[in-house]
Formats: sequence, C-alpha cells, structure tokens
Amino acid sequence: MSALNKIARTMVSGRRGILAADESIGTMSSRLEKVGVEPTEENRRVYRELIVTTPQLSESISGVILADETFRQKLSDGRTFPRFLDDIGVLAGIKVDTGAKPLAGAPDEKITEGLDGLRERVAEYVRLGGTFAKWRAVITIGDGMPSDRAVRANVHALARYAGLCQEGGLVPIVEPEVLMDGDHSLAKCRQVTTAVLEVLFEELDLMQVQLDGIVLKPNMVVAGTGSPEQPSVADVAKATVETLRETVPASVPGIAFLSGGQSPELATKHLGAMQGLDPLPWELTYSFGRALVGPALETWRGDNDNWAAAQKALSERAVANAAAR
Ligand code: 5MM
Repeated sequence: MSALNKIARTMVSGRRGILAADESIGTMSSRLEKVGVEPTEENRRVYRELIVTTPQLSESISGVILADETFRQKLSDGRTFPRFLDDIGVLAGIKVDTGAKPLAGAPDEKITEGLDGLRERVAEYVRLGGTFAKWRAVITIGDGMPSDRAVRANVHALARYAGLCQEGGLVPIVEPEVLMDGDHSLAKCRQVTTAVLEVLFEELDLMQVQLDGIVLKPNMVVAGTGSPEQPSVADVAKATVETLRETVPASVPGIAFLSGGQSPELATKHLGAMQGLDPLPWELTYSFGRALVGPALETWRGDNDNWAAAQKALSERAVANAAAR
C-alpha cells in the first residue's frame, strides 16, 4: 500500500468522515456576522478552536480541512491547529485553491484559481503538518450552462492540482461541485454530474494521477433548490449511487460528499439511504461543511457561555453522520 493510499483510506474508512472547516476569510467573516460576531482574525480563530476541541471529535471525524489562516494559528494552549489535530488522532487538511473567479468570456461561470506556486505551497504545508489537501471547482447549471469550456477548464485545474499534491506527498480531495442553485430537475443534475465526472476522470488519467491516492468529494444528485418537484430521500440516494457507479473507478478508495446547502438532517438521511444500496466498490462518507458546523455556529453566537452547547450541537451532527454510515 502506498503512503498516499494509506492516508486516503484513513480519511474514508470505518464510520468516520471529514469536517470541512476551511471557509475562506470572506466566507467565514460573513457567516460570523450573520450570527452577530465581529469578523476579526481572533474571532475566526476562537470559533475554529471551539470546533476542533469538541469532545470525542476523533470518534466520528477522521480529518479536518483548514484554510491557510487557521493552519498557521494556535489554540489557547499554544499548539498549532495541525499539531493539536495530530495529538487527538485527526488528520490535518489544507484548502489550497485560492477561490473561484469569473471565467473569461463567461462571467456567470467560475474557474477555480491557485495553481501558481502550488508546488512550493504544498511543500510548506507538508512541513507544517498537513497530510491532505482540498480544491473545489464550481459548476453552475443554468441557461446554456455549464458550458464545455467551463467544465474542461475546471477539471483540468483539478487534475493539475491533484498531480502536484501527490508529487509533494499530500492526498488531494478532488471536489467538483455541481451547485444546487436553480430550478433544474434531479434528472438534469444527474446528467450534468455524469458529464463532469466523466471528463474529470479522463483528465486525472491524462495527468497520471494515482486514483488510489485521492478522495473524491462530489455533490449528491439532487434537484435544484428552486425546483417545484423535490425528490424523495430514496430517489436521491439511488440517482447518486447510480451516477457514481457509472463514472467513478473502483480504484478510488472513497467518496466523501459535500452537503451543498442541504439541511443537516436531510444530508444525513441521504447519506444513510445510500449505504443500504448493494455492495459499493468505494467507501461512501461525508465531508460536510455547513451540515456539520451550521448548528454549532448558530448556538455559539460568539457567547462563550454557549461554548459547551455549541460543541454538543456539532457532536450530535458528527455522531448522526457516523451512524448513517
Ligand atoms: C467550508 O467551506 C469551503 C470553503 O468555501 P469558500 O472557499 O467558498 O469559503 C467549501 O469548499 C466546502 O468545503 C464545500 O463546499 C463543502 O461544504 P458544504 O457546506 O457544501 O458541505
């Protein structure tokens, strides 16, 4: 077993999943403001400390994805976040993309940036204690979207990112997110997700990415949030698993879903319903952001009297997702 494969398997096996706490400074700041917390560097640090010090986190969380700012910050006891995670038996991951920007000639579509200097940044993150990385590509469904060029440009960047991470010793989480925004049907989401995953695996092959040393982080196949016809939990589970079976090689060790704006409870139900569907060639787990930490942030609201209750709210979601596996 290669070192990359060993890390990837640790990330996805057993009952555990991955916690995405890698909101960029802008996203984290607006989420803090929404719950009445001043968006300072220190408040972002305190909030991340609340998350990672949640009791028994390591029983349901195998890895935490951090943003660059958090990766370099310290907990109150002086340990860096990667060091603390290592001490509690949780892998430290790092978001290495620098955000999704408008694609030239297609302002309603996005291309994720961050390849420049990535080889050097990967080497630094490894020195700081990172074991895996994340890059998120964003695909929009809409009038004439996604365009072929948006899909091609994004999967090309994902594959080059994955190759650079593997060369430097980090397991890449490969995240092509087909957004839930819009009034499209489940069938449309399935068609677009299939097309994106097909070209993604072509491109990963072209770049000679070792498939047993990645973790795929896709969207579930759902209807758009504005669609009048919302599918049942069983329909989402079936469409998602069928789509993945058609597109994801069995050599990929695990698939860890994003939640994409689903409610925490629904994301967990979907994950649970997929586990019952025949033997699957890969592990199926979670790499949720909002569906794991949303209730904790709402509970904390910057008041340290709510610290324990907020950690309990995170713990409940993490335990529910582990049980769903
Ligand atoms: C936690 O949010 C991640 C970073 O977002 P920005 O760079 O936009 O601030 C995001 O990539 C996240 O990891 C995925 O979208 C999964 O999170 P959800 O909430 O969709 O499960």
